[in-house]
Amino acid sequence: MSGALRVVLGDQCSHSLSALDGLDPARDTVLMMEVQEECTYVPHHAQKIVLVLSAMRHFAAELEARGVRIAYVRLDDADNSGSFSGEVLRAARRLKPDAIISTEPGEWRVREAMRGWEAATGVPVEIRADTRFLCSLDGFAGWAKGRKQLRMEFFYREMRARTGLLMEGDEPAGGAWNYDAKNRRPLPRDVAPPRPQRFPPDAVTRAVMALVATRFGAHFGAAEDFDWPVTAADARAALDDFVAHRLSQFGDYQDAMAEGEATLFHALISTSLNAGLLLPGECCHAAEDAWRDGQAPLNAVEGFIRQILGWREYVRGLYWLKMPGYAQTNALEATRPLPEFYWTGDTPMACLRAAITQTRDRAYAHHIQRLMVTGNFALIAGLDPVAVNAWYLVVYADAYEWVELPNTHGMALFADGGVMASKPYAASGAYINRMSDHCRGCAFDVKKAVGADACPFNALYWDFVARHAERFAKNPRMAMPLMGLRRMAPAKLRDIRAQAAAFLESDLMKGYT
Ligand code: FAD
Ligand code: DLZ
Repeated sequence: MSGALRVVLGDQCSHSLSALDGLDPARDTVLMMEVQEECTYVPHHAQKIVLVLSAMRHFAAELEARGVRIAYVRLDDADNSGSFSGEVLRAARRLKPDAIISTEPGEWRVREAMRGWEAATGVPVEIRADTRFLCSLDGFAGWAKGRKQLRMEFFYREMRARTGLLMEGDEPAGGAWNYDAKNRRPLPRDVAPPRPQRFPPDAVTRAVMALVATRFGAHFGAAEDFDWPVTAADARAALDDFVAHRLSQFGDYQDAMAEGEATLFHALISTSLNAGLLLPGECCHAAEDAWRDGQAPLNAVEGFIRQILGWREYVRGLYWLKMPGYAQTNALEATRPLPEFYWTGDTPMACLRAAITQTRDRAYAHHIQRLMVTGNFALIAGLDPVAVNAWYLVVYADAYEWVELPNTHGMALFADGGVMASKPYAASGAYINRMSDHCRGCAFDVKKAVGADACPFNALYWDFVARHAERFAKNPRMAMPLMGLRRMAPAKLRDIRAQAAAFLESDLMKGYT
């Protein structure tokens, strides 16, 4: 072979991938590798492994149908070396390419490995930028340069202006950049969220499900109920289903939670976006078109576009700007082990039970469950960020370090000391009660902070504020809770902190062994 070896990773199943730019079907070969190391560097949820391997097999078939030569390594191939680097070396020896062309990966550890391929193979390696994002890494670094604070809101406004999304000339559509104040409604009892479209597994996916059940049966979650999109066509159908049936109320109920309602009005597109089956621009344009056609209100469409054009691009930029040191920080000096119930869902706290069992069953929880239930609990209970970050990377089908780490380490845990969030997202049971119906069926009483049946979130919240009062004394966004703390009678605070200490030492908080 004298052509190029073009490497496509499992979360790069996009026909517009930069590694495929200029591909010559007569000379080049595309290398795709199912490898043990990627399935086990953390023990991913079974549905995530099914998603990635099935998406890879479908994508390889699509490329082949277009006349592209594929070197496809299956997980159970006898000679499979088990790692990306091992397979690139094996392919280079066998095919003798004159170049290896790849797209930069989504995780630091893989980029480090990729940088060693040239020395290992003796073949020149070209690592191209990942052009599937709306902001390049250089563009983000340029925006961040010289800023004291890297606030998402300002990045987002620049992205709106740069892309023209929801813009009327130089002004934001409707006159405001952000309609979040309208987007904080709990779900009324008489509103039933529409059921999202399902994607039952085809023969290819079923074969992968059997493989995953055999090889990774001990991982968290089961492959059985898998119904995520695994092709670009299905991913587009999922996006269209969202735009047609849920987008119009996405804004209103974006922060709501409800017992037995796993998905509410959310889009369920992160698994597809992160695997490359959808592109962020097409999602934003589909939503903007719905607004311009009068099918969805501006608060919903702006809220949705902000998640993708703002948050998603921002966390990716931040990850690459701050790695590798970012994962090492522990600004709040949190050291408590992850309680066992994060893996079993076996807890009398109804909100945590709902979020965790749903996560186990579907490899999905929506943003507020991740941030204000499992994340908030981890924050106020002082759980070790390393253990919490690992949990989030394991349990969600959309989890890749570039997006998982800033959200967990920065947004949920404040372990980066405020690089990402201007204040910790700490809340008592009152927030969960306001935004959900979980407290109604809970063993604990959300109105109480002290006593055998008191909601643990209440004592933990005030204990958190008291523990970090000095650290946050100069943070204007923490002024309200700190004032609440100062106004609390010393005896009451003492009782609350004793309650928190007892809870943290109780059997409910037993760590995973
Ligand atoms: P919707 O609520 O319908 O939002 C639409 C899209 O916006 C999402 O598909 C996603 O692509 C994007 N988006 C929304 N919020 C964010 C955000 N904060 N960061 C990046 N993109 C965002 N998202 C992941 O894709 N992978 C993760 O591993 C991940 N880990 C998270 C961990 C924590 C602790 C928290 C608080 C959030 C995390 N998120 C993660 C962000 C968010 O929760 C998910 O993107 C969202 O729940 C996916 O469901 P959806 O497609 O229904 O999203
Ligand atoms: C997540 C994942 C899994 C489970 N398996 C594979 C695989 O076998 N082959 C592959 O190419 N990619 C896989 N992936 C996705 C990679 O982990 C992902 O490309 C890196 O984490 C970089 O984002």
